[in-house]
Amino acid sequence: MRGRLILIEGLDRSGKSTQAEILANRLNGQLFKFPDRSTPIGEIINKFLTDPTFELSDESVHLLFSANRWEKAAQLNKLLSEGTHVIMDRYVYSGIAYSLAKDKSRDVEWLYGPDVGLPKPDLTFFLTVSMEELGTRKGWGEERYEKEQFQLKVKECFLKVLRVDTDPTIEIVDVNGLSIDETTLKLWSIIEARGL
Ligand code: 2DT
Ligand code: MG
Repeated sequence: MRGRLILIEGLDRSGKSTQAEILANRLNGQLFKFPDRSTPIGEIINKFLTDPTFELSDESVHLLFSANRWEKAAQLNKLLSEGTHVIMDRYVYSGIAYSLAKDKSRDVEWLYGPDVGLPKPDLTFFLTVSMEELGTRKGWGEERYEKEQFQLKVKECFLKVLRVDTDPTIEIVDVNGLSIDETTLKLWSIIEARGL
């Protein structure tokens, strides 16, 4: 049987990396994190995120993030076809939401374009947390995009881009006030209810 592809999306500090790791262990699966900063394109992305003097056009950055996913696509497909479950920490929706947040007039179809053909998640969680609670979670880091005002825009864009009404593979999960364990329980119950 083909492995399941489960994606966790959310803002910085929403707990998605923690949950992705826990779910990967529970499902005895592989964890993929995007951006993957270890690849050739990932190194450029890392420089862009950490060096404020390193400028790239919005379009180039968008295409690089997508190319970074394509660097891993063959490996991803192989694992899935061998029956290994894969949990992902960010993917296509982050790509679209962050680019759209930089320029709301951007054509969403253009943003989707470079990712067309990548393996599609069987289930996508979007973890929502109020901005208030996000603020209490250790504060923002120093990387590009880690500013409250921008995160607010990203949140709006995620909710616009995740077509929850028409796409049954998407689950928006409110994790406000939940502990790590309570969040895992909530995600796990959804996975079970869907028979994944
Ligand atoms: P992490 O904080 O998760 O390392 O991400 N991003 C991510 C994009 O702008 N486009 C993408 O396609 C992806 C996957 C989100 C680093 C930053 O990169 C952003 C935050
Ligand atoms: Mg981050």
